[in-house]
Amino acid sequence: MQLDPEDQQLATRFPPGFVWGSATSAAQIEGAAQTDGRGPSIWDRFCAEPGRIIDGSNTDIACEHYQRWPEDIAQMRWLGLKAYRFSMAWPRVQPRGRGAWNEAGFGFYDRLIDGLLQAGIQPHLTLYHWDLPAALQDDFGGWQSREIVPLFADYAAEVARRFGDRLASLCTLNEPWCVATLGHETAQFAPGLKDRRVAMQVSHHLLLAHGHAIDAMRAETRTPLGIVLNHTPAYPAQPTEADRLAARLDDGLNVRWYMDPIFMGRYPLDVLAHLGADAPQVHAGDMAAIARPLDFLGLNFYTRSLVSARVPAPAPPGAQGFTDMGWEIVPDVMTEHLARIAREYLPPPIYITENGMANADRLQDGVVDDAPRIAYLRSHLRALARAIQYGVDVRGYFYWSLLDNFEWNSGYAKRFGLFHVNYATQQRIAKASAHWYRALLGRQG
Ligand code: IFM
Repeated sequence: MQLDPEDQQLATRFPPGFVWGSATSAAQIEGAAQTDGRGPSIWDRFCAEPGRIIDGSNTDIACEHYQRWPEDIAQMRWLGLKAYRFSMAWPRVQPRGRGAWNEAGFGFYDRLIDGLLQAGIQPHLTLYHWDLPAALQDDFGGWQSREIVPLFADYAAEVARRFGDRLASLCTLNEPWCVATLGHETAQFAPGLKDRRVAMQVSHHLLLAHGHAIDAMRAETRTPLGIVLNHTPAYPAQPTEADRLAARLDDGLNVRWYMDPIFMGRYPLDVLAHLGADAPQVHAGDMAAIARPLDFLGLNFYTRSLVSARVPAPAPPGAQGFTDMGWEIVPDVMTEHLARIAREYLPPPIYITENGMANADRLQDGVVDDAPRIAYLRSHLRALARAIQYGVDVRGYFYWSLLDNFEWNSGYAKRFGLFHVNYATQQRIAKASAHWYRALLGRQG
């Protein structure tokens, strides 16, 4: 594909050494759920409950990446990726979440990491992208209990010991807000609970486990360590004081609840006041344990939320369009938000660890002409280039996702990939957006 002159110019706006990547996660692509000793995860259980997943599907087969990883690395190479972000399935390498390690499971990641390195692609590994070993949920309620903290740190240390020297980065958690809120307050995600007090306690245990895991990994490896947070900046739906306050609280629960403890060692006071009796139990020393120095901050940016004191919020005025998830497309918010994070938190180098769109793709005559995804990519990369120009230290960008895959409670109904996946044959087809991204990456040299 030939880039038009503006896109050619876009390619030149990123600094030398900028890390161009794409991302996936274990549960969403690996399949092989019962293979080589993998233990069950809370998502296996959740999928088995009627009504939880829109299309009634599960992660048993997914994209068969467990078997097809060499082919997938070949596709990454064709794309010209410098980096690949993926996650390790905890139940694959430690089926019960404690006790014996599963060497066959570790063997898979060993081969994958070596395969990436041989292809000249940096491996960026996330330890926890939501697939908790089901045994930990059964034994003590999973993230609800402090018991999980040392177990997660043990798992982190073991992975750092085995793979640290071959990884470009190691990240503790992906999107703890989703784990706590969607998993324990709104019941949209596994384990499917509906209790705000529990959700807030879970968020504290996630943060505490993150901090302990950072210390445990530092003792084992010099590879850069960080965390990945999902930020959905909140804006008042209407220019009223009530909506402004509602947006501030929403920002408090999504952005500041995780950023303040990690970078300032405290929870935001306004959110604590709002939570009242639902605020988490915090032990002496916890906040210091959470606020460990990090080498990078991963941010996942997709959209904003418009918040209204009235329920439901009215439709966003002047929206530029929506993705197939119904998420508003707001690239300028990305620039604004990055500038704010840099100003308010003085974070370590930032990576955009996820950004992308679900599109109602149509495969016709062997081609997926996903023009809306190209437009999304282009507008967000322009927004990112602007943030870098303003001085925000962003070191890399990972498109979500490499492949169409299991989109959690939406099953296989939503497609985010640069590659179309035919779930009946497992054939991968590069979409027009993959050709565009490849042409852009080709300009980087
Ligand atoms: O698919 C998810 C991913 O697992 C986490 N971040 C958001 C993506 C799109 O919903």
